[in-house]
Amino acid sequence: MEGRTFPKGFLWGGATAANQLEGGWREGGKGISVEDCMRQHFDQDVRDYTLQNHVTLEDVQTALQTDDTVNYPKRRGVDFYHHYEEDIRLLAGMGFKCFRMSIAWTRIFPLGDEEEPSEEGLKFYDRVFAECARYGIEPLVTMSHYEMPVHLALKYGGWYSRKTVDFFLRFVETICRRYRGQVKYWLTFNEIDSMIRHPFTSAGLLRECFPGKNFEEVVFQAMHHQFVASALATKLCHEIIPGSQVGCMLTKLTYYPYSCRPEDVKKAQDIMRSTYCYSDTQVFGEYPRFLLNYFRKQGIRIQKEPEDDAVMKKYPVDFVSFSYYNSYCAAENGSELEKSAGNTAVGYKNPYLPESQWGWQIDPMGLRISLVDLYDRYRKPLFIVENGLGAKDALREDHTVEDDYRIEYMNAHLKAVLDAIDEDGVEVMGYTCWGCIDLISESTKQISKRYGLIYVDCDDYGRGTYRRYKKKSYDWYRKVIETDGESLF
Ligand code: BGP
Repeated sequence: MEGRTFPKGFLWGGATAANQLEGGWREGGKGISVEDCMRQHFDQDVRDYTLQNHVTLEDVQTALQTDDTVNYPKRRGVDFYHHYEEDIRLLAGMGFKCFRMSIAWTRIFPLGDEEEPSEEGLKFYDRVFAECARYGIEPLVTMSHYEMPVHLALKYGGWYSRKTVDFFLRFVETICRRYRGQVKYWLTFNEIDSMIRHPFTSAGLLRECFPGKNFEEVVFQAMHHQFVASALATKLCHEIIPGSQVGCMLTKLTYYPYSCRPEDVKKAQDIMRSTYCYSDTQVFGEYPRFLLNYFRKQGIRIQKEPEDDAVMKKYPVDFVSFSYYNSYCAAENGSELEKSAGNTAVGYKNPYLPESQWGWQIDPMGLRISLVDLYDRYRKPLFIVENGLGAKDALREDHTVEDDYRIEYMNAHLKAVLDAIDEDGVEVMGYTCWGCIDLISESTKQISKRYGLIYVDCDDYGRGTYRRYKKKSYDWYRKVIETDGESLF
């Protein structure tokens, strides 16, 4: 296997999201986002995502009355807002070709429904992109990564309202015009399917705001609005930035049948289809029949504007991006089986796989299988925009971190990617490891669940110097990028 390398032009890099990274939550005129209202529960089971993502209207109202950044860690992030020059320099030191980040909607339109954008917010990203350009790093920008203004959630009912499509498109047009010379690669909605699992952070939906309504129908209505918004954002982006490429982004939940019983195989297939159906819509420009069947059976009625179907058909995405961390098993009747953890989904344990400290099953072959499945399904270039290991790291007195477990995880996953490219013929544009620098966990809101190759000195209460230190994985990844993957072997 000596001498195998990734294709030329492969977009090596790392991934982040504004709400988990930036901090500066009340600076530069920034408004309050849905994630600013998500509390860290120090006493909860961090393996149970349903607890971590549960939020009520009362919780949000309580959050709005406080400036607390200890219990609301997304407000502090890792202070990229003040450290971006140093951080981008460090990323460039690994030879990054690409940096996935998101633009906080609330920095540009603090409430979401203003006519004019905030110049101060726009200037912040001018500076960030100028730093990227200085090192020849291509930004990959997510337009919406769980960051909608909370005002839109409370006043309009979030993405349930058709008005939110217009507010979002105003935001998209603003950022495309402003950054047309700096940003070529875009993603519309992070993990669009996640609205099913956490409707508040994905779409600003709180059950109590829709009394008397079927909440599942509310979620699918909001999803429809995101599909239309995604298509129109793709159109805008192509018009404003010739040559730009726009991708969808899905949570690649990979389920194996727990046994070869046909019922288990069917169960796994059903779950897989139910996770693909949202990216199917963005790639093929129409709802899959099985989703329409489901709507019919559940009595779910989606309100559409006359032009919606045509718009979705006309402006599909250019490429398909996804997150992949772990895999699960599916069984028709799993009552006797042990559950396996994940940040937004659960399944059954696979006896053949080890697991992370947070109970996520580690499965590099699952990434290769996912790449093949997605490529066979969509025939579009794929982009792995999240993959990595959340683990506890120990900063030694000499400021080093020996994170061999992370190196082992990433090494195995990258080899699987290369196998998918070389042997299975899959087209992969790039790989951005999740949380290239330590940041706040989406699900548990901990920073102690670290993903970075760069350590940030702060704890779960926000205490620390916020100094940055290179972990052992930093040099390892630099070598991988420098050799186009040859050093993996
Ligand atoms: C994905 C999200 C990211 C990120 C990642 C890791 O679902 O897109 O925002 O956080 O998962 O999950 P966690 O932070 O919960 O460990």
